[in-house]
Amino acid sequence: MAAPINVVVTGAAGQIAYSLLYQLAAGSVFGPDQPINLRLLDIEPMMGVLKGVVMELEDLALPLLKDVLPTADPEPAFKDAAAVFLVGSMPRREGMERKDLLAANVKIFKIQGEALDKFARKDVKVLVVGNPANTNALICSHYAPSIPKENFTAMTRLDQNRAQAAIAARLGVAIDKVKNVIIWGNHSSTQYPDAAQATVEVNGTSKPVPEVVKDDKWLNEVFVETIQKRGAAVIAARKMSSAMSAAKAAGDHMRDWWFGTKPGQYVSMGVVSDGSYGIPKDIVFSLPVTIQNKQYKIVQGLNISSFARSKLDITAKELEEERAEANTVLQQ
Ligand code: NAX
Repeated sequence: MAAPINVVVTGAAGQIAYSLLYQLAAGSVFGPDQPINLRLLDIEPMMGVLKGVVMELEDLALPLLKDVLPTADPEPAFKDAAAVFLVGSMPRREGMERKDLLAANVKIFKIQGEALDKFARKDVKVLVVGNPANTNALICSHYAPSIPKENFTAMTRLDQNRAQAAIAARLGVAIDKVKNVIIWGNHSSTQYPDAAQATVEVNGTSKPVPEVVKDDKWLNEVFVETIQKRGAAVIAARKMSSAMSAAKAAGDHMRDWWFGTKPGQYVSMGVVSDGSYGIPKDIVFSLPVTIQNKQYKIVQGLNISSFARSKLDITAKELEEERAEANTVLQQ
């Protein structure tokens, strides 16, 4: 059996981590032959809660799980990290402006970027889940200059999974018959869920989703808005934000990064823009990618309609604004 790898989860005492940790320990993300050491980072006041999580991890009695370290110190947390889930972040409190939330989180992700730079493996794969995920990933990467920028990604997989599920439900087909739905842009309500490139298998034949749905108004309006607002709908119903589905999406994202995408399929990830599709460089923008040997490639040559262009521009503008706000905070 392979040597254990160090896997870090921040916000380890929180909701998403609670669902994610089981998947990691059970081998659903890094495979059934890869033992793992878990490094669980949270803030000092949460150490008591984290102790309970560690007890439950022990009680899982799972053979792949080797050493577990709960800590509030980034140094032992990130030491020799091979894969990192940055889930922990400051939640929005009542009366808090988006700007205040961004300011608090930018500082957290600066510290964690610096710690990754010093202590993690140089080939570490970092997935940012904590919001504002795209801009947090950008900041984190900026403060870890010795680690390639491509090793930092932000999670839009939950949005992709939601979009795939919505199309499957609309067409009354099994979820795995729908492929290549794309999430473009920010993990926020400006994101553009795009079914124009997606396909659905009907009676054994793959067809473009728009051709089968035959309702552009639904695809361009109802579908887009439903996905953009799905997180808020879950909060309204559950009184808490998506956790089980977010953890599942984080596992999906990292598994595909680790093992690669299936032939003919792409997945959406927030990645540092290289200017593809006319998107401004140096923002973390969700794009369709294929993955091989743990390296992603942005899918090229997709047709961008004028409708899609206008949506891409809106979400890119928001990300440029977030970047400017983050830089202002960091210069203070
Ligand atoms: P919880 O509030 O349950 O847990 C967050 C945990 O992070 C807490 O235990 C907190 O103490 C910890 N934390 C705060 N500051 C920290 C720091 N500096 N270092 C380490 N840990 C720290 O939130 P949860 O529901 O688990 O959500 C976590 C984050 O995921 C939030 O920012 C949330 O907005 C974001 N989400 C992102 C999604 C995405 O698709 N990218 C979807 C789901 C979710 O909304």
